[in-house]
Amino acid sequence: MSNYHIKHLEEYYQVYRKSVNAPEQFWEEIAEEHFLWYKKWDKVLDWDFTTPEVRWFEGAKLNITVNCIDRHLTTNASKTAILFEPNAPDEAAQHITYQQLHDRVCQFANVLKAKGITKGDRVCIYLPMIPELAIATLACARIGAIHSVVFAGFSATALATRINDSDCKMVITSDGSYRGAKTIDLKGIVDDALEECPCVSTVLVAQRIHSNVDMKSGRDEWLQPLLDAAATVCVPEVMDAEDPLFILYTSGSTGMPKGMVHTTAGYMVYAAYTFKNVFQYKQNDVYWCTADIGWITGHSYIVYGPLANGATTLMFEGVPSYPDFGRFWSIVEKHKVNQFYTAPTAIRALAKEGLELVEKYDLSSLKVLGSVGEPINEEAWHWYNDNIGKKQSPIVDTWWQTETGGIMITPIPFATPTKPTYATLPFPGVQPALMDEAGKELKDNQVSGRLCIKFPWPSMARTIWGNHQRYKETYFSAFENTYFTGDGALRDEVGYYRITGRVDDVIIVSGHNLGTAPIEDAINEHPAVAESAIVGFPHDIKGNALYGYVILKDVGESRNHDNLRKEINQIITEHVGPIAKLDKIQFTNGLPKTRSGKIMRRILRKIACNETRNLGDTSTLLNPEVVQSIMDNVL
Ligand code: 7RM
Repeated sequence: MSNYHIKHLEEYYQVYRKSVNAPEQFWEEIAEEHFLWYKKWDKVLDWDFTTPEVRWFEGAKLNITVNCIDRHLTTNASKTAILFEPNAPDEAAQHITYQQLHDRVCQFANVLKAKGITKGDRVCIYLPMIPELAIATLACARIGAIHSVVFAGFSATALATRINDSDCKMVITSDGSYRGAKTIDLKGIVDDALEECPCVSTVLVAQRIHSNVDMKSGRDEWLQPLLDAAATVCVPEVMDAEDPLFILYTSGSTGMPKGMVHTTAGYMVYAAYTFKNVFQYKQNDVYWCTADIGWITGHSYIVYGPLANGATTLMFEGVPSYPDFGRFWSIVEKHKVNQFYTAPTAIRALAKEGLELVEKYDLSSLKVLGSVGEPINEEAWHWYNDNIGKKQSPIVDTWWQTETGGIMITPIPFATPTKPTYATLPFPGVQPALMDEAGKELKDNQVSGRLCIKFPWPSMARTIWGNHQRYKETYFSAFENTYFTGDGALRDEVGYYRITGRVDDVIIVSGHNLGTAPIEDAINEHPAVAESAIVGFPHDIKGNALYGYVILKDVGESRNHDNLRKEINQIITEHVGPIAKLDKIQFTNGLPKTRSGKIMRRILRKIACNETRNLGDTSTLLNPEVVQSIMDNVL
């Protein structure tokens, strides 16, 4: 029996038990029946969480683009693979068929080859949500180059850091991008970044906004003429199961962003299998994930997962507020979207706008609604359920991470009864555990603890680019022989999981994971700033907003505080991006520190959240007296 498509709760439990009792057999059957291999594996799984090392489908040979594109050509060549909806509602949508996708990916792959890119080279992709973004990504995979997509909202400094960390040879970008009524000078940002990036020898530039940009001769080239001249056939590179497919950066609580490395076979199998079941995709459905391909959600559930299933995947270039806050619903109506996957922050923003903009549109095509990126609060869940799903479409609250590659805890629609704010049950193959702070597993129901995963799953990241030691320390050292997610969770009386948020210092603002360190680093660049610490506090729309505590140097004391606040946010915008701007900035004379010199953000967080009744253990503080003075001046 194939376990590929789960249709009811009994079946879920059956499949789940099998995935735990006989994981190798379980994944082997799925891999055999649903994918094309040049050569099958010698061994399904090899793993050791102490080193840590994980290999899935060892010895197998494949190319993921053959599975995502070529194999659909026999039956589905003229089916729409990518449905592109531009930023401006009056610009025509584009239907890119599987045949056209094949031809365009091959042309792009041939251009990469002609520019000297070969298997294992890193290529940075810094593009807006236009078809070239998906095509460039697949073109890299076609020839075995490792793509590193950087979200095109990141600043030049953030881009340069990521390019240099993985030694990218090439950057693929566009002249600019549309974002609602605004345009953004992407090429200018790339030019600034590349001042610091000697590793980059070629920049390919797609034309999107037809702006005047500087083209540096010998380095920069317009993409379209190269594509037009390229052949529409490109023999796929034969990849090993464990060859890296891509690097994707995610912020940590300290230090550099982490370049999470995903490999080929396990990632493909898991992204495809989760897509099929979590969204219950049927042959003629139109599926839409509103994420950007610059995030893992876009990698797995706009590009690889849907295409591996021969789906029609919608790519939207714009923003939910342009030309008005009804845009998402107008797109659902226009393209008769069947599965809609978005983030709680978007739901909260749209819920604020009133129902007229929802009721104008026919949303009856919708069958499944998804949520991802942060905990969905009860109010947003009900608004989504009542007004978008009309209580007919199950909400899949999907918990997962850049590191996990695919959805880990989620309802299976029409099988798992949903419960507001609960991501519910582990997906087949996923073995979660809750740990107490001492590292003991809490086996009962109705407990809360740190969320860990005890057994490997096929799409887990294999390492951090260039820093395996950090990979081990971050994910495999907090608890013995288990992967630590960094999240807290509780398990209810029936075994459903609710994710309660990060237990470390990563703050999720509007679904974007922000590490404290890069933002504090940026603030500290201001000449009047001595030191700073940021924490998150609850925000109606963004989920969390940022609260900054800033110590000024003596020279700053006479300065106007409101002007300083503006300048600090300006610096953050330049160094990290506008998403990381602070909502509140409190100037203070000191920060609570441990004896080893670490800022105690836990205390600052409680003050910012107005939870000062119980500050917790302050006994390790070097300077307890500053706490009262900070509390007295809280904003
Ligand atoms: C897919 C993605 C990962 C972090 C993760 C959580 C939080 C994600 C949910 C969630 C509660 C959810 N990757 N998170 N999904 N929290 N419920 N359904 O978001 O690497 O960017 O972020 O996001 O804290 O650890 S990510």
